[in-house]
Amino acid sequence: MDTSQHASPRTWAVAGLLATLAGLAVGHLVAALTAPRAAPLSALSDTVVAIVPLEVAHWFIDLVGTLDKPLLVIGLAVTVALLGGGIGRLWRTRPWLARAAVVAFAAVGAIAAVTRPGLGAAAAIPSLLAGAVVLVALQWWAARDAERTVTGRRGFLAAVGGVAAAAFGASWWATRIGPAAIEADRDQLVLPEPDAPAMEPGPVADFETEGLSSYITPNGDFYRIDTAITVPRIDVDGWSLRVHGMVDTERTYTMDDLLGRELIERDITLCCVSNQVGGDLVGNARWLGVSLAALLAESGVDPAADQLVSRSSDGWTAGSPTDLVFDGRDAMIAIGMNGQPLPVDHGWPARLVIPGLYGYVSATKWLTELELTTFDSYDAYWITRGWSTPRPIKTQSRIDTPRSKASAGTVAVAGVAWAQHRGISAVELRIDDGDWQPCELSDVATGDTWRQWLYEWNAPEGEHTLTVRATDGDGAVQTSEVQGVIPDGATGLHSVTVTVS
Ligand SMILES: Nc1nc2c(c(=O)[nH]1)N[C@H]1C(S)=C(S)[C@@H](COP(=O)(O)O)O[C@H]1N2
Ligand SMILES: [Mo]
Repeated sequence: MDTSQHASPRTWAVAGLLATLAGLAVGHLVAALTAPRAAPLSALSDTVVAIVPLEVAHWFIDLVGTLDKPLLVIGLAVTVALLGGGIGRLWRTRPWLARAAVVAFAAVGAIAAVTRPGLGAAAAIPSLLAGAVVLVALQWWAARDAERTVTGRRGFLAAVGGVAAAAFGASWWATRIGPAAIEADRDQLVLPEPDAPAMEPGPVADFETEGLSSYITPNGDFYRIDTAITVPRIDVDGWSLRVHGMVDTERTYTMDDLLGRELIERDITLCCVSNQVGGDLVGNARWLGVSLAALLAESGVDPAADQLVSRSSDGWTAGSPTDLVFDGRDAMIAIGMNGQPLPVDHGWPARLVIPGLYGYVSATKWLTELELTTFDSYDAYWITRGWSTPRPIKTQSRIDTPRSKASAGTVAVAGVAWAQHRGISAVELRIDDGDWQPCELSDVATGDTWRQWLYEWNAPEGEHTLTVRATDGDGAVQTSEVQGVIPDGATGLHSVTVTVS
């Protein structure tokens, strides 16, 4: 049915919203095929992460935990869509002002993308294209509206909605299975056998108790922490690792260079400084890679360079003490994790792993640069945001099972304890207000991994509190003093309340 009426302001808002979704989708698709981090919403979210005041960031992370990034992206998507609706309404009465607003918002997206570390001028394209799609679509809508036909307007809504859906579908396809999928590259990389295989921990590396974390954390279960909204997608053929700064000779290594070196394999436990007592931001993997010390030595490191700054393809940095890299520990550039090429989320194609340091000062993923410098002259990413310069990992122990309920009788109480590089020499369990009881310990090959502990508890009915504490390889007992994660890691003892029936 045709009518001689113009569309209502509400219908204009719907047109603006749909035009904006189509624009975002087209921008997303172009970015997916070129540089995913340049997609308008990704670039905007990255920018918010980079400029948001620390207090606000901490408050938000306390509130929502690791949902922080998805919620940020969704929040921005809703905001941009609502702005699009507003622009649609505005266009009805003041088309030039609406056009100017579209151009301004596209420019904001373009500037956000271009200013992201590791992205160049071409990163402006997805946002500018998104703006162009909105302009063309709303221009077309205005023409349909001028004809005052319902069918013309319906045709518009269907076409623009269709463009949005098709572009989102195409980018999903391209990144999952199509030409932009990194997984294809990864699948093709055949990891060589290690020249120096990992030492086997011994016959009882794993108690294999139900509910207890396994000695090796499978890649799919390994915790993930980073600042990346969109994980950097690195083409391994164009990838290289540059060593520079306070060295005699700058050097650059390709993946083939790394694959051709002596490969070492090591079991190393990684943990996050922001892990709460009893938390799960810790995991143990069998890493394959090259010796960091041997590689750096080739460049001739200035003895005055007390800081090694590692930089990722998205500009994130970590600063590690150079003397720890050279003190004989197994600091490595890892290219394999548990028998697989490094998963994309965990740093494909190469990352740093330095036993005995928290991830934020050592474990750079998507590694592209190693710069020798001093602690006086440079502060890495989290150091400028309130976290401490590198300090030793704090001794921690965790009860994995039981967590809340148990049946009366013999109950296996078990968990893991870690104090990387110093190792764990004892774990004790306290039941209610009883004495500390020694626990059985699993076999470990080095002090660089976590160690499982086990206690057979003859559990009486009722409500009981279990508390665990560990002693590190130097004989120091884990402190019961409670401290938060900022600035250098939480302390305190993990305890759980168990109802035995
Ligand atoms: N490029 C990059 N590397 C990074 C980070 C990051 O934000 N960006 N976060 C670090 C932190 S804080 C930790 S705890 C570890 C976590 O590594 P995982 O995600 O593989 O467990 O990565 C480190 N490497
Ligand atoms: Mo971390």
